[in-house]
Amino acid sequence: MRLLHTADWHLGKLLKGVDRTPEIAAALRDLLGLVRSERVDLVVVSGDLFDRPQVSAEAEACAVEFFMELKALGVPALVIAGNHDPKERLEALAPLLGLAGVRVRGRLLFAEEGGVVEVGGVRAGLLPFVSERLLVRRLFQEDEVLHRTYAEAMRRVLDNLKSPLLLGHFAVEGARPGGGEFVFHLVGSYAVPRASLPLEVRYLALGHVHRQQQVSEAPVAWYPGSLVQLDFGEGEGAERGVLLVELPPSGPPRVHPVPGRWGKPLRTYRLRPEELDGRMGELERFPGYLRLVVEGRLSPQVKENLFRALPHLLAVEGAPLQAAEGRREEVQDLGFVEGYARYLEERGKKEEALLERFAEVLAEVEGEAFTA
Ligand SMILES: [Mn+2]
Repeated sequence: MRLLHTADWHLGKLLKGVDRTPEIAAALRDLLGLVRSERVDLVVVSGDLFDRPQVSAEAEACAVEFFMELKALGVPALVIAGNHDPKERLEALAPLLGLAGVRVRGRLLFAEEGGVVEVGGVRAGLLPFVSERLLVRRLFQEDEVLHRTYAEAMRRVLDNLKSPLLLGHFAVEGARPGGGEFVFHLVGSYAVPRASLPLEVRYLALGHVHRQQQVSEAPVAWYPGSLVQLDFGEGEGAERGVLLVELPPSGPPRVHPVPGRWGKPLRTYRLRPEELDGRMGELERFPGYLRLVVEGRLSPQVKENLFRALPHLLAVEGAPLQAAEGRREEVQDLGFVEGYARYLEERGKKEEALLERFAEVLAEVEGEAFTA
């Protein structure tokens, strides 16, 4: 059996007011091409189809169109809700999507309630996103709640739903987040330890973390990543895309990452005010969306001019950077004249005449202070 594993579409995503839906829709059209050319038997969508509980009609139409096209290709799909999805709404649409061969699971059902389905001769467990609060309350008796953790609850749920194929929307401990700028690891109460992943699962199709990566070898578990770079905080070069998974009748699955370079790149430029002019050409040529972080304070006029000159500029922020903090202390040691000179320099309007006049006035004031 050949699977196409995808997750974290985030249809309806607004980035500083810019609707990313058309970029995501273009990616979904490419996925349909892959389904055709790679003779995919089953599509699995591991949550976060939508970005918010209420998205635009256009965003909903994109999802509907995708599943209708799959239906036309004769390819079934499995879908679970992520933390961003409107889970009740997905649950309400489930019977209708079922007519198109899509099994949708918005809220958690245990195996005995129908949490495991069969599709194309393969049994698949469906584990949509469940909040810590709900999960712990649902699984344990009141008096136990205080002693039980999310990880323990998830271990039980995973054990209950274990099947050759399992879809889940949660963080696995040790996964690298989508953000490219800071390298840290997801640990703590909301992450599931690898040791809790059932070995009976042949392929664990995850969603939630936006960077494509394998997080476990036994069972084989992967995040496909998001289709497009959704936020400035996510690294421009971070791996993302979809996964083609061959699930032979026996033996380990073979996973083929399909890197996605869909959508526009997002880049943050950190500049000092005096660098702006010299870098304008580069900023104009950047083909994606821009965020500017400028050290110090920018006048509304300068901001307005930047937005006018750069139509794909989405945000300008002032930066109280670490470096600036350090300099402030330095300035205190400089004395008034040198400090004022430094200030004028940073503002790009250092004038010797002004500085001389400043020194004179200061001397006058200090002289008066001493004689008084
Ligand atoms: Mn997501």
